[in-house]
Amino acid sequence: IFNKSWWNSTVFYQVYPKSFYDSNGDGVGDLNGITLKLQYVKNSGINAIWLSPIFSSPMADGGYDISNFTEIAPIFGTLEDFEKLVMRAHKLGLKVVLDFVPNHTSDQHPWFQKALQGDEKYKEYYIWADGKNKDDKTPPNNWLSLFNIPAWTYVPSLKQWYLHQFGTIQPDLNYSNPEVVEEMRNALKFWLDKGVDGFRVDSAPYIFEDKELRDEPRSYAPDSTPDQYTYLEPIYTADLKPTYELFGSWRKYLDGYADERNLDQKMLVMETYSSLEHTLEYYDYDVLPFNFLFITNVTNSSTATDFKNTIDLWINSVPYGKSNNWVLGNHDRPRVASRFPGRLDQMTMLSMILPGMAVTYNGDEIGMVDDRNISWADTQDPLARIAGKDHYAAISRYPERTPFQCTYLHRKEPALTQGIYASFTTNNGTVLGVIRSSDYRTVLLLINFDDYIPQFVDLSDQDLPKQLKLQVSCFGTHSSPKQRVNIDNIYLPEKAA
Ligand code: TEU
Repeated sequence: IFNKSWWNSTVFYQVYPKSFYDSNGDGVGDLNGITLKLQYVKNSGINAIWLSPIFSSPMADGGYDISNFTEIAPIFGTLEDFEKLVMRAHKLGLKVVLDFVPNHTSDQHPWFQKALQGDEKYKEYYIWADGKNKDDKTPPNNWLSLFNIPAWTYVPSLKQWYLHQFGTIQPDLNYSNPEVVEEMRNALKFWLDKGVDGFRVDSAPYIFEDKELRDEPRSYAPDSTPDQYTYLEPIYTADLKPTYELFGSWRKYLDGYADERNLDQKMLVMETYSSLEHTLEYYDYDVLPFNFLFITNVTNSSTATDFKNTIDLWINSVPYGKSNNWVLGNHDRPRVASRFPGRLDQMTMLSMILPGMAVTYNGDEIGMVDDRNISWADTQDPLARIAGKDHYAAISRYPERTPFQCTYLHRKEPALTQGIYASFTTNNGTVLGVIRSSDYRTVLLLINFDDYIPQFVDLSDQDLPKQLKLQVSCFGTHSSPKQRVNIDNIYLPEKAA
């Protein structure tokens, strides 16, 4: 666990570019926005950032559907913007790690488009099979996608089915084809040449599948229904040996790249929600797997003993001398402040005191919570759309992807740059209220100065500007950005212990 790699003593910060910081006011976060915030990142004690995908994409799955692996998505900026970002980060002593999505492409990728036209070379880039009954009704086998739909889609013009372990718009690449292996290696090199410090590898377990395409057996998950991914045991679609070997070869490639140029080591970290046994197998290939136990194995009702057991289990499992890490959250799971209400600081401190890299998702450091009020109409997450209007809310990943709430603090908000000032105290002088108000918007800050007693504030008698919408900003860590609170009953927790 005491490993010399730079990442072993790193606070690693995931940036979700779309909702991080919008520098040009088009409603979408961008690379220049990230660059502008690097000083904030640095000041927060972070020493490496990982960017969720920034590549050309129809954005049907938040950019995890890539249509060109070596091009920056225009909504995020240009290659030049990216180069500036890397330069600025390095100047500040921050490492920059990219999200690499090798398992699949977008269906809009030119490779897949050519495959659909019957181009033999590019058809071999993907995985095709005849239906069981050679018709358009029965897929080649019973495999399910992680988005809870069949893993095969029929293409009438080719009279064959293609494999997708995620959405239908994310056809799986065929790694038995050496040309695919080479294309992806070239993509790695392209970004290494741009100066990146490593890669977070998306959906690591699913790269290779059983060549015989055997049916998966029923899983032991008793509650799952036949359309759910968890209904089957993924023994032919995940964690196969050639997958580990491929990543082992990437590890060697990165080492060689860095050695030849006398650079710092390059990071390679795997996204895998596999069993502990399969997760640990990555270490056999000198590859670092994310440790998701704080996401998967403990909840808000876990006891101190549960925590101790979970931590000990991991620490005792990591092979001696290998690097280690603790992930608190990411863009796919409810936020840490929502999973552990009132325990955000404890969880953060825990991840920081344990040996190895601490991994934080943007917004968690300021206590952002999930926004559970996103309408069906506003929800484009494919996982949620597949679940349908009645069930989307519980499964949607949009609640944890809302705009980063620190923009108010930046002097771009007219209410803060030009707004008039007013203030008051209430609740027997325990609560201070500060108002800044422009023509368009009012910002209200409430601070409870009582160390021990939470306060319920009633503002209905206060002389407040009419358009006051109580939007809780950076400091109001207990509400989501667009959430309205009742003006006659605002809850302010006591000062945290
Ligand atoms: O997620 C891979 C993965 O294992 C998902 O099934 C994850 O568990 C799921 O989102 C449920 O929360 C990665 C990305 O992190 C995710 O955003 C993408 O949608 C997915 O790959 C496909 O690229």
